Amino acid sequence: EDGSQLWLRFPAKNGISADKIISKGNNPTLNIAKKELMNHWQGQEIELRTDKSLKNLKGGYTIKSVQNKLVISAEKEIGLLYGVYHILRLQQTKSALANLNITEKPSYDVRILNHWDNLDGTIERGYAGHSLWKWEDLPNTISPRYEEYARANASIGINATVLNNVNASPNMLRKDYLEKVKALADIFRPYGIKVYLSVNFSSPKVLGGLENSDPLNKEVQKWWKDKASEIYKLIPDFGGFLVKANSEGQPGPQDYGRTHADGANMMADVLKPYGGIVMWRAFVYSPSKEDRAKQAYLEFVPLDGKFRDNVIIQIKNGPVDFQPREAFNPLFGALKKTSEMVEFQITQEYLGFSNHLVYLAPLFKETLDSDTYADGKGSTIAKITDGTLRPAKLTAISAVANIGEDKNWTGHHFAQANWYAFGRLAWNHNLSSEQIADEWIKMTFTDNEKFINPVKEMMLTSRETAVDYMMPLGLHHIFAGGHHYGPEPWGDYKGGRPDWSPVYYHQANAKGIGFDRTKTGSNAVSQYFPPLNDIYGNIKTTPENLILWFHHVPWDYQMKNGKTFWEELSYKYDTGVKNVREYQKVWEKVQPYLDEERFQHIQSRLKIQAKDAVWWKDACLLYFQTYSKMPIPYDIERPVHELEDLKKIKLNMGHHN
Ligand code: BDP
Repeated sequence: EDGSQLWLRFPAKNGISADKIISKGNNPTLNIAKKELMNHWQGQEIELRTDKSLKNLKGGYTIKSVQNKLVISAEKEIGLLYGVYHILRLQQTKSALANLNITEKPSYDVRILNHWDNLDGTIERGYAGHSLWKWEDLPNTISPRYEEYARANASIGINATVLNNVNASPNMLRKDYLEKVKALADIFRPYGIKVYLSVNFSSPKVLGGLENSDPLNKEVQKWWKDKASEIYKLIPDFGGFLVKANSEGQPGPQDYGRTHADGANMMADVLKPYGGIVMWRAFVYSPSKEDRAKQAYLEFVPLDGKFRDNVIIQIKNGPVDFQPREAFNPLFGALKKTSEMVEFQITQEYLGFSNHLVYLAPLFKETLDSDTYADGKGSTIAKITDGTLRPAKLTAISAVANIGEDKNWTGHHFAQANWYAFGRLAWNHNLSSEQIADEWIKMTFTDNEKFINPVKEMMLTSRETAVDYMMPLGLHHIFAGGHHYGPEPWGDYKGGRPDWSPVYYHQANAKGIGFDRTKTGSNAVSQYFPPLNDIYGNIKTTPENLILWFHHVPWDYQMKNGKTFWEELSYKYDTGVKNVREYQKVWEKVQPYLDEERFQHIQSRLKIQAKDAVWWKDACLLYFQTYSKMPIPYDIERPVHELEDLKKIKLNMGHHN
């Protein structure tokens, strides 16, 4: 049992016979749907029916019990395939199959994974081995995993993928690479998955030999136009471009004194005739006096209304960078005339890589359910981005994938749940974290309650636990530089960029700790719509789980529960550690209900997580104590490390920031 089957553990080769499936036509997608039924569906007769009148379901479907058969209807074949996966899921989770009357419509049009895979096979922030894409072997040799990947995504409704890193090599657009991309696109197509590429803004210069890549240069425009035509000849349903420009050293329109809108529009214009889109990232910041958390907003708000309608601004959930907890990004809702989409990170760059068990649905939901107040109360990020609040031409949601060539795809078996949860929420953001966990456990492990209940509880609390042992109460970015694995709150990269230094983010001193983003500080609070600007601007009304995000808090500040801030911080770290110890116990108790291989794999990773949690707690409490000068409450387990020893730990995990 190596986990390679993911959540797709339907009864094998044991489905209904061909004559029990009523359908018309012979389309590759429909054939997959039929094959899945013949292999795995053990229920009644099925009719698969395309129905043009269901266009408003946008890729969705209906499932209805009609006399003694089930009828799945959808505008297109892909909807039928999604419907088939739906009933297989019901079967697998032992849900009721009688009197079905289901209508499903996806929350977002584009439900897309972002792979940060490089052409040399490495993956930026990848913790599940090398890239799945074997560029050297493509297009001639086709790994069976390409189709398995497509099937897994289709089973949860993901319909798009960006194959390569946002720090994009210009070579991605070389003819030989495009032929490899075509080979993948051809495999993914029947599963309803469109291929997109990250592009390097300097491609015309680097690849095309042009003098520059200025978006207003006619030759540059022509280069992109010709490139688009070349791509669409190979891949007629190519999705479009993802662009990281003028960010962390990547080239962009500002290199030529142009704006992000100039750059995005130039690409949008060449893709438009083919129906392609541009996902332009808002992740921009530069070493300046301005608070990093404010920079994307400052850059993009003045450009609102200047983007073509096939441009969508891709915004990380928080304004800094995929931290265990951030306030939501104030850009959401602030662009009133521009489409916006969320970028989540499934790969656990800041959450213990593939060593820590952290179920991310609660983090995703926390963002989607955040009320921006942009158009009054109830303007949640979900509603801003899914088109319900403002009519949107284009709706999309993305996440950085955690998939690699490891047998189990994601390194940690439980990290599969995060891929699954992203897909399910992209399809329906109203699902609860609990529902998704419940489904995933039943599909991946067992339907035995003795396993499900404790494991589900562990999953549901795991994100908060990680926040507690890493960065409670609004702390952020105090990771070791470069690899972002362990703690380095003392990190002060003199001579380097201050905004990559932990001390820039926690601001600890003899008085207190935290980043003052109120009027007396960076005034980032002013980027939030009322009443949030006031709520976050006042230490008394700021939710305590974000208090250090917005305020510099005195060590002896009295928290709502009566404890001093220092005590509260200490207890949070302690709770984080205790919870991981609890997870170890939970896991050993459920051993009888699963296979030995996965049991041991997860058990050994929980040991690492427990050690790491203690490492985090000791490093942060011992270091911050040098400022607070207060005792660690005596009912807390004493540190087992010396601060000076912890400071010497250097992990060889490489990377720039
Ligand atoms: C940060 C990563 C870096 C990425 C960057 C990005 O540390 O590797 O290139 O985000 O999203 O989280 O562009």
